[in-house]
Amino acid sequence: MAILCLVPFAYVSQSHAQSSSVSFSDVDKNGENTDVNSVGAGRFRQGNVDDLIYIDEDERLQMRQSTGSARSWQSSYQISDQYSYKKVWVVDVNNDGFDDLVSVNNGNQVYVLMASKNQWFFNGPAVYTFGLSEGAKGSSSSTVINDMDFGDFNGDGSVDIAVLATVSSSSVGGSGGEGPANVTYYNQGYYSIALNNGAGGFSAPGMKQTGSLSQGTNAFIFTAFFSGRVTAGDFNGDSKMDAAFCYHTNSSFSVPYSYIFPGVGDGSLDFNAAVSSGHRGCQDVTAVLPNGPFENVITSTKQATFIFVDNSDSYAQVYDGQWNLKSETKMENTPRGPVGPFTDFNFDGSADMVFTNGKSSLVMVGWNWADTSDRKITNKTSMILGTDIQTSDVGDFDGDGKPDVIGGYDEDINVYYNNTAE
Ligand SMILES: [Ca+2]
Ligand SMILES: [Ca+2]
Ligand SMILES: [Ca+2]
Ligand SMILES: [Ca+2]
Repeated sequence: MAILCLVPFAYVSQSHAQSSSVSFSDVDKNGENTDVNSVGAGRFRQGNVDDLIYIDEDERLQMRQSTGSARSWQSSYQISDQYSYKKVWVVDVNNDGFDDLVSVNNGNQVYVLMASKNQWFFNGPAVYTFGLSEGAKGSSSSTVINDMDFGDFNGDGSVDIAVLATVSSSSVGGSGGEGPANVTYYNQGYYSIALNNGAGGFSAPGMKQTGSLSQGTNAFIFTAFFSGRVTAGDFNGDSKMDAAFCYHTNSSFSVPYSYIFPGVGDGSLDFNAAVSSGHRGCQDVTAVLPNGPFENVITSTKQATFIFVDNSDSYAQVYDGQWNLKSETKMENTPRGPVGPFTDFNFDGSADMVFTNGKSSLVMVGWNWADTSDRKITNKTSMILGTDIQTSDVGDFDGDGKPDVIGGYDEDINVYYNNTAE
């Protein structure tokens, strides 16, 4: 009997012994009366409080300002309806200490809206159109930018943009006068590195092939869903920013591998030195600095860990200076969805990550990045973040110096305030 009584006490003391816990307040839902398609968080005005940006179902850019320590929000404010905005990223492109907005349409255009420092207003948008510098297979091609990430690819101290697009095309042939013609459909990955002129203006070089191709004949066996992800990071520790690309597709064949293209240091990538991750298909890729700095956009050239998110697991890869794989750690049972930004939610000096997948989203805390044995994520906090395009972001919305989490879910922006004791 005495032993049975001790069991619950042993369990409680064990859970208290964990030093890597994190605590968030209950979700603060902001009903928007519109589907929330993409979210971002940033510092757009003087003070110590971040605000929310989101894209509504009519593809307009909207803002919600935080009241700070009161943990509430002003009404939605429309920033721009000038273009059809599909997704938004928040990054300070002109190094003035205020975050700016970068967005895309459903084609090959990128928009940059600079924070004016007047708390409600943004300048622009400046429009950048990305053509192809290398011809695509087939004809009747259309270009859709799938993803972007940010990093200083030419080492001049200003953040540049890695743009990843899918070019879809087709060719007709093989009929020989008998029966219907065969149509072969192609999806090809294309990328561009848009260099910053130092003032937040960008070049828009013609896009080059990533080498990833998915193809099939006739629509009934080949539906053309194909989308890519890109991340910037210095994965081999040579102080030159690299870029990694991956693709997901609903085609059961010719699913491309994900690759890292080493950065040359002048704003170009070395296509011929591509390093395969060894994994096909993906949900997302990202770069993490396990010991910080914990910045939304990696501006430092510290060596990054490469994270590859698969359907049910993720992998953390570390490379040496010659691109040999030093370690690959399987992070088992991660959500099937993109991985959000990393930060240190519990102030233990170690990076924590946000996985975004509807009601299965989680914040991963307490991961020991030095332990390279495969294992499950055990210390996790379930959240409701993300639908459709599935984005989440991190910011300090109440100004207490602790990173909070937001995600768009249906018609709500869900806000989780970080109550972790420092
Ligand atoms: Ca700025
Ligand atoms: Ca640069
Ligand atoms: Ca590098
Ligand atoms: Ca941490």
